[in-house]
Parts: sequence; C-alpha cells; structure tokens
Amino acid sequence: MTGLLIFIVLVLIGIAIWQLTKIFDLTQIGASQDHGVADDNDNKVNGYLMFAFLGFLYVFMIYGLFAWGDLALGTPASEHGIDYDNLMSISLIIIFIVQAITQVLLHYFAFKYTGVKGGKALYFSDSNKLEMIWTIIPVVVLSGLILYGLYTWNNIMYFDDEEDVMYVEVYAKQFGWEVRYSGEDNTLGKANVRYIEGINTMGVDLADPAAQDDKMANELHLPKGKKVVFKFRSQDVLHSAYMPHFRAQMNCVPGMVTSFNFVPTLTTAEMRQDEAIVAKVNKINKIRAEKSKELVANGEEALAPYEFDYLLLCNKICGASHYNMQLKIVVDTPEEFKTWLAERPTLAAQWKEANAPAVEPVVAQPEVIETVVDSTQVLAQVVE
Ligand SMILES: [Cu+2]
Repeated sequence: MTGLLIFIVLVLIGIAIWQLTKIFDLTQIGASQDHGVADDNDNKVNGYLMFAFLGFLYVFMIYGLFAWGDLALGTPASEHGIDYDNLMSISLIIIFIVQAITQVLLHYFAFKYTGVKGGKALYFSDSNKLEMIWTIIPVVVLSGLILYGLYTWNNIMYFDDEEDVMYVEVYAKQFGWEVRYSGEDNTLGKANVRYIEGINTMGVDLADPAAQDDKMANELHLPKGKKVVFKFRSQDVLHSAYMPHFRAQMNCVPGMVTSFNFVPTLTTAEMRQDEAIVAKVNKINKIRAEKSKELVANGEEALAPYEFDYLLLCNKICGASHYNMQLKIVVDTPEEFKTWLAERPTLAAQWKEANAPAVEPVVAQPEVIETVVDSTQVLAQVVE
C-alpha cells in the first residue's frame, strides 16, 4: 500500500514538473528569435571543444599506460602464454593505429567543417572507390586477425592421444573450487551431482573402477613442464575458471564437462623471482605497511606481508560471494609434485575410513538399564 502511494506521489510530481516546464517555455516565446538554433559562435566553440576532447583522450591514454601499465599480466607462466600475448599485442597495436588515425580525422573534421552561416555542404550520393576502401581494408585485417587467432587456439587446444598428459578435474560450486587428480591410471572416474554424499563432495561414482585411485585436493598443484588437461564441471550455476598467469580461462557449465590444457613453465618459486612480480609484491607490501600503521594506531592487528601465489579465480558473476571464489595454484618441480600427490589419500580410502561401521558395543546398554534397576544385577548381566 505504501509503495502504491509513493508511486502515485512520484507520478504527480512528474506531471507537475512537466507542466512547469511547459509554462516556462510559453513565457520564452518572443524573447529570442532563434532560440535553440546554434549560431556561428556556438559552432566554433564546439569545434574547439572537439579538439580539446581529442587531446584529453590521448593525454589520459598515455598517462594510463604509465600509471597503471604495471598492473598488466606480466610474464606468462605457460607454454602457450607467449603465443597468446603475441596475439594480444598484435591486436592492440592494430587497434591503436586504427583508432589514432580515425579519431584524429573525426575530431579534426568536426573542427574544420564547423557550421558557417550560408555554408554549403559538398554532396555526392555514393562513391564506389570509398566503399571499396572501407570494406576491403577491414576485411583483410580482420580475416588476418581471426585466422591467426584460430591457429593459436587450435595450437593450444590440440594434443595427440599419444602425448604424455595429466588429467585434472576442477569442480566449481557456489562459492569455491575443488580439485580431483586422476591417480595412477590417469583416468578420472565417473562423477555426477547425484553421488554427492558426506565427504564425497565432488559427486564421484565410487563404484567406478577408474575412480578408486582418484584423489581430491583443496589446492591445485601442477608439475612444471607437463601438459595438464583440465576437465571442468560445475555443481550449480555457470562459473568460469580463470588462471590469468597461465593465460587460461574456461567456463564451468552445470551438466557438461568443458576442457582446457596447458603446460606450466615456471614454478611458484621461480615466478616469485620474476622482476615484475617482485616489483608488484613490493608495491602491495608498501600499501599494506601504510595500512598496518593505521590499524596499529587503532589498536588492531597489523596486516601480514603479501607473498605471490598463482591463483584460480571465478570470472563469471555467479552470486553474492563470487568475488571471494578463488583457489591457490602451486606449480612444483616434477619431484615435489610427485611427493605431494603421493602423500594424499585416495578418495576411496577416505570414504572407507569415514564410513567404516562403528566398533560393536560389548553390551546393549539401553536395554539393560530399562529392564534392570539394581546395580549389582546390571554388573551380573555385563559379566554374562
Ligand atoms: Cu563462480
């Protein structure tokens, strides 16, 4: 009811404002002969403003490159990351050249051909030459970009059946990630949301022989130099697994399995030595130190210094805690990875342990207490 009243009040206020502007318009009639029509002076001012806007665009762009350029992704940590960055650089250079030319022309012409009283526009109905130029150039450039993109994509996604790869499953849910390793047989056991029960949070079919050696983890460990084939699933809504340092992203779609693969080329320890990463970590820690001063002054605890880690992030707005949906990725040397994985129990073993029947009680206590009141008699029964 209150909502309806507010709505009616708003509508009435709207009508009142509309009526007021109408009255204001009526009072203006006759005050100025060419009301609302730009004169030469207006056109000139707008022409200069167009130029000023062009200047602002370029100054802001160059400032942005210097001020925030270090926030860009930096050294790629996967084999295909170099191709990916090349493709990105080529696209950006082409976009930069095209936009520099077209924006300068657009703003310059707006300035040069500002409206002049009595000025006449040159008019022609069509020009085949012009049409050819602005059709063929974009067709050639875009075809080149798309073909190069497709070639790069196929290179990333394609792998031989005989290639030595490792299968890893990444499971997305509101709001977190789980990881499953395929174990010694390098085959992921079947899984379905209907099998989710107790500690089997990824819905693995524990009756499937291929699932017997599967191992679950809450951290994504990857061995350096090995091709990892990711299988993505989602429990609830659309998520997107985004691994920026590896230049990888793939949607996680409920009801289907999506895939992506890459070869990690830098261990976490090596990436921590990377010049750009060191600079970035120092910058973050400087901000943290300043923030800590504030916190300590208010009697709160200081922030711990930040240390670089690879991350898997969700890149689809999937709900209220989407921003917090991340998973630590650790790239180990092959030996470290082997040790880490060997130490983890299989899901089947964990399931067995969690669901082992409880040790049988020696005496059926409740029955005894119900039937026997005298304590000595209880003891006698226990002995029997
Ligand atoms: Cu998500």
